[in-house]
Amino acid sequence: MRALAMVLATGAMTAFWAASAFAEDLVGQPTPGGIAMQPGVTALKHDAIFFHDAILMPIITVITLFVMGLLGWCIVRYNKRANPIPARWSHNTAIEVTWTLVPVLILVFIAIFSFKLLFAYHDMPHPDLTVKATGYQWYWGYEYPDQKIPEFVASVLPEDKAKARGVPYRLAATEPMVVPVNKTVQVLTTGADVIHAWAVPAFGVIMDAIPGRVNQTWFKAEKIGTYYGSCRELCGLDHAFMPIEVHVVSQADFNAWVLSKHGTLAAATPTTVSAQTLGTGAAAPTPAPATAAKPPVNAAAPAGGPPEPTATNTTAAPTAPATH
Ligand SMILES: [Cu+2]
Repeated sequence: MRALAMVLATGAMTAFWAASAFAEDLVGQPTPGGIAMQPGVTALKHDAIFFHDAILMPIITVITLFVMGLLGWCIVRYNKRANPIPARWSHNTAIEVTWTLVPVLILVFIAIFSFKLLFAYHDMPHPDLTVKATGYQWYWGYEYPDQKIPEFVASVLPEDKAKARGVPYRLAATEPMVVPVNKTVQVLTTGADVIHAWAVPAFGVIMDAIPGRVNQTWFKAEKIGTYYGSCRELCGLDHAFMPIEVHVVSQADFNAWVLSKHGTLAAATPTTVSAQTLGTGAAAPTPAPATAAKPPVNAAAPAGGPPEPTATNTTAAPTAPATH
């Protein structure tokens, strides 16, 4: 009976999951009633969706059905009535070797794809643009060091204003972060007070924003549009009220936006901070002296803006890579 109920529940969940895959998913924001991942607009997110849909889900489904079948078989075939005199043996070497080896092989198979993806996330191409995102209780600050745009604040857009503009409340921000399409954007994250996390599902990106250190992630959006995210680290009372709104625009529109922010278009060498100095590199196990790694982005404190974090001590302790 229990097995039957479990089979039915699994069937219903599978059907629900399959049906939702046919529903039209919104781009850049959650779909009401949606259950699959948000559609991606970066190569990495496409790879992550492939990893989930084509590698993990089939394996999970087969294992679940196999275990349920075994359970059902045991319940039906070996209950007290059907099998009044139970077998007395307690060891079977062949079975024990099998149930040790098979899971190991399954995990190794998953690891091949998983590590490939992890390395792809780590190997940022030379960035065209750097944005520093600072998490505050409870809003985000964005600074464009290459364009000399000082930090500006992005808070949650109040509910009445969001309704009036027809944008999703608690995803829309008072100011968007603006980036050009098809350009590699390096995002440096740090926290001013507590740990936050900068995450945009459509880009497949999530990175902790930790006081006292600078983390790095990157994305290359392939489609013009508005993409929403949110803080992903429980950071206090208004954790749910510090949305992330990213506008991906054409290069011309981006230039116009930079000028509207009184920034400079001079194609300066983008502020690159290597993974080693940031201490985020899996390929950089040797700790660098803390004094050697002062991120240049902390040099320009915004005038009249929110308080600048005292993030000068970027240690080279290993950081967890993008958590998913
Ligand atoms: Cu937060």
